[in-house]
Parts: sequence; structure tokens; C-alpha cells
Amino acid sequence: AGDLAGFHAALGGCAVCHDTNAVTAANVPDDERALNQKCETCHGDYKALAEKTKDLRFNPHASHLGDINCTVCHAAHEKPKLACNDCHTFDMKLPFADAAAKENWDKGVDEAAVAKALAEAPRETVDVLVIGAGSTGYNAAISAKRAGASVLLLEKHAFSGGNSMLAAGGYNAVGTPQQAKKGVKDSVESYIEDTMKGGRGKNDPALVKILAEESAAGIKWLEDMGANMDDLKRSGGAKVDRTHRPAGGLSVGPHIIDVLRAQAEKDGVPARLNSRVVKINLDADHKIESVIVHGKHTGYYKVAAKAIVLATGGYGMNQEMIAWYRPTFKGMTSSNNVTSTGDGIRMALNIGASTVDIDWVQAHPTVGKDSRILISETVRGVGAIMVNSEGARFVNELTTRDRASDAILAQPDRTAWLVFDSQLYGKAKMVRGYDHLGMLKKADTVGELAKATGMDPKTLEATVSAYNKYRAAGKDEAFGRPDMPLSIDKGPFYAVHVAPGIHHTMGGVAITPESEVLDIQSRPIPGLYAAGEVTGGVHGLNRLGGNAVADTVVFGRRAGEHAAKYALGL
Ligand code: MEZ
Repeated sequence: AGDLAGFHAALGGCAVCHDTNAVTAANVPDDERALNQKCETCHGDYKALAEKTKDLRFNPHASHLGDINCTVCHAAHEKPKLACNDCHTFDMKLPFADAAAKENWDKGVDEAAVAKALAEAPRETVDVLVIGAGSTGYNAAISAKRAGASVLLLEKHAFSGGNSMLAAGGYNAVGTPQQAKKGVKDSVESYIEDTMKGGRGKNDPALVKILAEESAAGIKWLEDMGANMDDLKRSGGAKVDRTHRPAGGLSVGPHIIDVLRAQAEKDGVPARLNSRVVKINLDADHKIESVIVHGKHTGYYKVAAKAIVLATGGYGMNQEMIAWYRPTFKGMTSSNNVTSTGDGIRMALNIGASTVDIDWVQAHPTVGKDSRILISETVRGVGAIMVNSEGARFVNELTTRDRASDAILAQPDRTAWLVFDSQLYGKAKMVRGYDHLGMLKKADTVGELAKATGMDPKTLEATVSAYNKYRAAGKDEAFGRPDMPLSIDKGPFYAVHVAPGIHHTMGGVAITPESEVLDIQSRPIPGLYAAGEVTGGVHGLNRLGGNAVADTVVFGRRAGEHAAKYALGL
């Protein structure tokens, strides 16, 4: 069968898509931007395409992935592949779907090619090299650039965003205008106390203090770039409402990634896609010297850097690492992006970095059953209750994730249902997304909802009625839930089936408050910085909802600034 490349070539040669007819791998940039500009010239931009495909059951050009390269899905010289299906199972035909499959360029590491690149002179030299273009990486790269360093941001995947792209709930911050407007009484001390308690007291107190103290400045930093963080709610384990997200209850991750992508472009920070760092090299004095990159089209090459920021995320999608560090979670579904494979941890270990709490893995209690789709904690925060397959509550829905997950896993079928009504449906926009994905059961009465989900109608009716009474009296007599924002009495009623799934790997490389990575003698490795989920220490043994996005912004910025200072000798 033909492919997209052959089809276009028949219209006028390779130059229809490339800048020239004399195409070699070396003149196709790894980020594929130039190719995509050509696609847009003929087919229109993302917005125009979204309009054209708006009547499809799932509109692939209006997704939470944002404005990604056309070539991510519409590969020209190989079998096209729907990026959505990394997590979903959409039945969608792509043009030339029957083209021949080609071996994945990023499969394994060619050690001989690495050795050759090592022996060669660097192709490029930068002050600060940032590895991983999720929220942490973008924040680090933008702040390093603003601090005066030359910067290169490398991303192994075909589009940026990493795991941050999937963050639904929000960003925990204290002392923001949003909290003041809502009259929320909060303090840095209270944020620290909740975070330490959630982490079972094992967090590094110096890192938690920074997270809390700099959280509000991180919100302002994002707002100054154009983000909207005006919606405020409570997440599990927090005493007050401090989780910020876009107005209307939209998911936080796609929004901030859109904003950061645009800002990086404005600030002249190059984000090079399809570029996997496979090795970090130290010089004879054990200082950062360079990395070996594997580019999709350009092969293996060396980039010299004075400083590196590891922003590679966790290892929630690496089943081997899960089996090694947390065997009881082996085979469990994961809400993580396919990019969360622990590469940064492996490369740092290879150059003598130490780790903290590396075996602590968080299961999020509510991942859609038999799926990889996270049902955000927001749904419980805004007012849903959680019941078992009989229709009975069994836990305070706003407890920390480890406790909520353990409680679900103690139920006979190790699953639960979130139950809510039309009020919540109207308030939390992300719920409409779950509905669109066909994940919700819906009924006009609580009894009918029980029948639709296989629960016992009398039990569910009694559960909902008791909950409404507790709410009216202001005290949850059954499980001590601290906040019951909504009653459940305005039909239609909804339920979504959930089970725990791997969500966050709390441990990672050990860092100082300046984001320097420590070696096994607890001395900083000169020039190596890290932030976000690749690090350990911030979250202790259990992370609170909303603290990951805060971590990516607060410590991403810090890592970028300190790496720039080091590289510039300041
Ligand atoms: O911080 C998180 O992981 C979070 C708030 C997730 C969610 O449930 O939405």
C-alpha cells in the first residue's frame, strides 16, 4: 500500500513537504517543525482542522495535547499512529493507515553509535541543557534563559508536555489573591504541616519550606505568561482550599503547557523534539561536560553543556522499575504519560547520583476502571462520594491518596464508584470530558443509578440520604469527611467506576535546596541540577494532590536559575 510520503511526492516531488528535493536524514531537523509548517500551508492550521473534524465522535484536532506537530500522527514514510491511543482506545481511521510499519527509531540504544559520538567533537555547546520538556523542563529552561544563559531544551517524545500535560487537578499555593478573594485563611506553616503529614513526616523539611514559600510566586509567574489559575478548591489532605486551576474547572496541565510552550517560543528557548538524551558525561574532575543525544533523523551526537537540568519525570510507566522498586504494584495500570520511564534516574545513577525514597510509589485511588484515564481528585473535592460495589461508603473521600487507595483495595472487588449529581456535573468541567469518553453511568434517580451500576438500590439510596443529612448537619458522622460542598439530590445522578493506578513516583535523585544533585557521599555533582518528579525528598512517602504541579514550577524555576548561575560562573 502507498503511504503519505508517496502520495505527496506524486504531486510534485519531495519538495512538496521538504524544503528541497535532495532530502537526506541530515537535512530533516529532529523537531520536524519545518515539515509541519508545510502541512499547515496546504491544510490550514490546527484551529481550521479542528473545525473540519468537529463532527467526529472524538475530535483529534481539539485535544488536550494542544497544537502538536501533524507528523506525530500523520507520519509520512511509515504507518501513521494516533497519539491519543497511547492512553485511549479510539477507533479512528487515519489516512494511509495500511502503510508499511517501520521500526521505531527510538527502540533501544546503539552502544557503538554512542561510543562513536563520544569520541567526536560536540556538535553544539550550550550553557544550560535541560532534559525533558514537561512543566519542570519548560520552567527551568525559561528561567535559565532569563538569567542570561544559552539554553537548549531536549525532549525525547514527538511532542512536549510530558506527564504535566495530563495533570488534571491543580497547583497548591498559599497566599495568593485567589485565596484572599475567597476569604481562605491559610499560612505557609499550614501548607508545610499538611505536606509533611501527607508525606508521613519523611519529606525533606528544607524542600517543603521552599515549596510552600515560593508557591504563590509560581502562580504569579504563570499568570504573567498568560495563565488563568482563578478556580480554587481543596485537595485530599489539605486543611483549606489551596488548589488553583483554570477558571471553570478546566484541567490544569494542558493549560499551563500551552502557556509555557508559547512563552518558550517568545523567549527564544528552542525545544527540540524527538531527541533522547542517552548518556551524561562527566569530565576528569567529575564535573558535567556533555551528553550524547539520539535524534530521530540526525542519529547520535554530542552536545557540550556547562550545566544540566534533569527534568525527566518519574518512572510510573516503566514496569521493570516498578517491579524492582515496588513489586506489589507490578502490572497495575498507570495514569502516567508513556514518557514516564525513569530515564533521568537511570542516567543519574550511572554517574554516581544518590536517591531518596526511590521505592515509594503512589497509587491514585481513582483511575477509570480498566483504563489509563485519571478521574481527578477534583471530582471528590467538588463533592462526589465514593462507594463500593454494594453502594456503601467506606472511607473519608478527602483522605490522602495512599489511605484512599488502600481502602479501595480492601473492598471485595478492589474497585469503587464515584457518585454525584447534576450540580457537580455543572461545576466541574472535566466531568463532561469523562462523559464524552463514555465513562459515566447516568440515571434519573439514585435507585436507577444503582441498577445501572450493579449496586444494591436500597444500600445506595440509604448511603446518599445519610450523606445528605450529614452535610445538612455539617458533620460526617460516618467517616469524618472534613468538607461536603454539595448535596447529592438533584438528578440526573452519575457514577464512574474507578480503581487505583500508579500515579506518582515519590522518590528520585537527592537534591539540595538549590536543586543540585547529590552524589553517594552527599556532595553536589558539579553542574548537575534536577527538579520535579525525577527528584525525591519534596513529597516524602506520599504526595498530596496539587503539590506536583507546584513542585514543577517552584523547583523547575529554581533549578534553571541555579544552573544558569553555575554555568555563567556567578
Ligand atoms: O496532583 C495531582 O496529582 C492531582 C491533583 C491529581 C488529580 O486527581 O487531579
